[in-house]
Amino acid sequence: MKDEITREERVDNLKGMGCSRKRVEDARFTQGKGNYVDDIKLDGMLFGDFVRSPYAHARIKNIDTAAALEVPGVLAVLTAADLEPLGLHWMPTLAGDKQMVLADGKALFQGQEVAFVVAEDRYAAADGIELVEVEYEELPVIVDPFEALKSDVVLREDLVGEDGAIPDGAHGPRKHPNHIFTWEAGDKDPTEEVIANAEVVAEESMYYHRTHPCPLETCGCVASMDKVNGKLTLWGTFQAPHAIRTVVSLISGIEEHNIRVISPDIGGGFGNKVGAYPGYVCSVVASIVTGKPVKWIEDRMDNLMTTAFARDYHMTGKISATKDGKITGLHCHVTADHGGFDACADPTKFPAGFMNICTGSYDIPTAYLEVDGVYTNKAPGGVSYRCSFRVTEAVYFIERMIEVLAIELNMDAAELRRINFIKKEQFPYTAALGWEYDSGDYHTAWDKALKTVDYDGLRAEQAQRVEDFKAGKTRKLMGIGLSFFTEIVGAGPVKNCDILGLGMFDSCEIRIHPTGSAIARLGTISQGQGHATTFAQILASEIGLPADSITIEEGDTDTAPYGLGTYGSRSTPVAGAATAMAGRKIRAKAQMIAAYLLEVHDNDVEFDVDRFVVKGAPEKFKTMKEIAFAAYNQAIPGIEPGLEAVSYYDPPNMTYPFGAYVCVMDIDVDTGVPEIRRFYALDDCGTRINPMIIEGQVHGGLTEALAVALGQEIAYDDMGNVKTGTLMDFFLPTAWEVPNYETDFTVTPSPHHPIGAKGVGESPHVGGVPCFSNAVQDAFRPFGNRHTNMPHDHWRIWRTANELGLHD
Ligand code: MCN
Ligand code: CUM
Repeated sequence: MKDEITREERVDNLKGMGCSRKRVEDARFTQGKGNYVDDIKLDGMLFGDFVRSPYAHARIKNIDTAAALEVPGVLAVLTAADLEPLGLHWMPTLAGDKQMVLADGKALFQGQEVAFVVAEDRYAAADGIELVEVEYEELPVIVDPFEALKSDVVLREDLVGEDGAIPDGAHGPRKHPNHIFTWEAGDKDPTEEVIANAEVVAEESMYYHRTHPCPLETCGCVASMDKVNGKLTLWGTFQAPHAIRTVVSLISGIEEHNIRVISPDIGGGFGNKVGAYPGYVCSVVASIVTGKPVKWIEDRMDNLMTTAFARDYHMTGKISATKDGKITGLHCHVTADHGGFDACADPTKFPAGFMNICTGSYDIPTAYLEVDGVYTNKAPGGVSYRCSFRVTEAVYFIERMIEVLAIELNMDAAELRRINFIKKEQFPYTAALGWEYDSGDYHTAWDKALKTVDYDGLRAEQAQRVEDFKAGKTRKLMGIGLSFFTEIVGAGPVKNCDILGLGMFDSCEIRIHPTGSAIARLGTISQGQGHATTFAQILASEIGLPADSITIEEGDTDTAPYGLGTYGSRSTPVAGAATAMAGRKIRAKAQMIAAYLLEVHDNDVEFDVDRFVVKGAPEKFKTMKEIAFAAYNQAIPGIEPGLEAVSYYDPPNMTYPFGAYVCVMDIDVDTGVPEIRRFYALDDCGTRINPMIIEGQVHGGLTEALAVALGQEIAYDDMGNVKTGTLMDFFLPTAWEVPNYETDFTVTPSPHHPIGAKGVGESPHVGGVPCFSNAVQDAFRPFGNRHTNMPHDHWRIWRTANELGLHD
């Protein structure tokens, strides 16, 4: 047989790995045809909404629902007392704590769910909420974790034993009634000794403020209990639909096969949609009670004030070095504010997430980390927002410590990084705090970044600017922000990563249709990352069918294989690997079919792009399309009909993406307004599946980094009132604030991943925040600045200038 097209054209036709294939999901999104949870409308569907506590800490003396029940359209009002007989007034959190579904005797943060009003529509529910009378007795409020550890005020009375004893928590002994856990990594005494005897030591305390991912679509669900068949269907904004199914089964007693969880299109997750919220439980109960479907959808304030926040880490560090800048030790202590319940979405064994990657990209021989988790009167959560399980905090910490050490050494911060980077030949590299970095080439990336931005030229320009400023010729300072990050994504090896006891493997199941197209289902769920596009590309390259002929389906637990979902940038490292492995199983069977059809031995055919060819006789071949057909219509001795495969993948290690970022910023000292002149981002996520999607991920992550570094925060007053609960006060950047990002890359494949890919979804945020922050701080370095806390909003930048005497 003769080919009409070249091999290169055959490769192009597949739109496989490395192709900037356009996103297939955008056809529906750009035409308003997405199907989000709030688009689901069922016959007789009711609406539920919450009465929420206006107080951050209050005893609940009484709840009177009579007037609310009089409102036309209001059908029921649930309180903790109604849930208690079902054992559903509290629910387990992902962090081994428990959380009130509805306030049980007291409220612990402003906005906490107190009662659930179920009505015929959203308006009636809102009217009902107004008329639920709750009698509160205000209690002293604690919003500062340091104060919490000294206070006599006990926040979690449920966690105090008789005679005031403090029982152990899920992560060991607790030091105080408001203390949750102490978590340690590394070697304490050796680290302290190295630092005590070091030639140079830099110390700094920093606060990575509380913020919130604020996805455009808030959280919500629709619960529908079919009492005839005993089947519960739950649609919702779930980043981990299978885990939600298991949790719902465990807490409700409904058998798992009778529960179907569906994540429809999700309008951004960013970790906000990993955990389980009271709204889910109340909707399920309300549907069981009323026999009708019940919808619950948050409004913006509900979302910002009560669902999974991010960060709130108070970090104190000591870093030691020789006089010429070789780092010898690192010590880090964190006081972590977890709010009223410990609901961090971390793997069980890591109550502070992967904070112990805080030695960063540097070869630091000795290190010690200690994290204290603390209860306060704030909303629960803590692990969300492109954080890779606290890697955001870890990288911010080390990238600030490096800058502070550079000041102490009077050394260039780029050079300090270079002389301390882990060297290419040291990989796989075991860090002092335990992780085994799989691969990296930091020097190459750093040199490329600095060369591209003309780092030396920038420093010369900055020096001139300082002179000009001092001479009164300009009121603008120039900052050069540097950051180099190492990410850790792809949780995770089942041996050390689980959530609620569920091992963090992931899965892919492929079914090839007779005509040579296919459907693949995965245990993950896209929230905007473009999985329908990219996973089809992995398969196209693995099985030789065009990506355009492969449907990717996620998020329906009745059809998808069990998986742990999408967060921690784990989809590519784990489900992507499962996809490649399932593809290889398809290929192995296809090889036998091809050999039979070509009348040669199995080993005499080899895979080539979209076909199997007879070795040494390329004109003799069977295309994958032909093989697919044969799988269904030919009786092949010894081979079952059909062409399907499933793979559950337990990764041997995490993957360690990295990157080098540079930000050039001009700062007006009189207005405090920063202007980002240039932002360069080099990312290395190993083998790249879709360069355009990677670029989109980088743009998104950087924009969220800009937000966090330059203004966005969830701020509380002393009474525990959320001061930034609306988009009037909570900074969401628009095209106006966002600079033109320059993206770049190097490729250092993961040695253990079947296609060498590492994750990328969170990298730009992890590396971006310190880069923006370092740019602000670097602008003030020549005037004596050492460290100022984020968010660097205009007022705080102005204040820094003022404190440094630049307005005198
Ligand atoms: N990709 C690629 N080549 C690689 C690595 C990734 O082409 N070497 C592609 C992937 O195929 C996928 C995308 O990049 O289409 C992101 O992949 P990955 O890094 O594996 O991350 P996940 O798919 O697991 O997404 C989770 C990650 C997280 S944890 C947050 S938080 C975040 C992020 O994704 N939330 C997002 N990016 C987001 N982007 C959008 N639009 N919406 C969110 O909610
Ligand atoms: Cu930490 S945010 Mo993402 O893992 O969904």
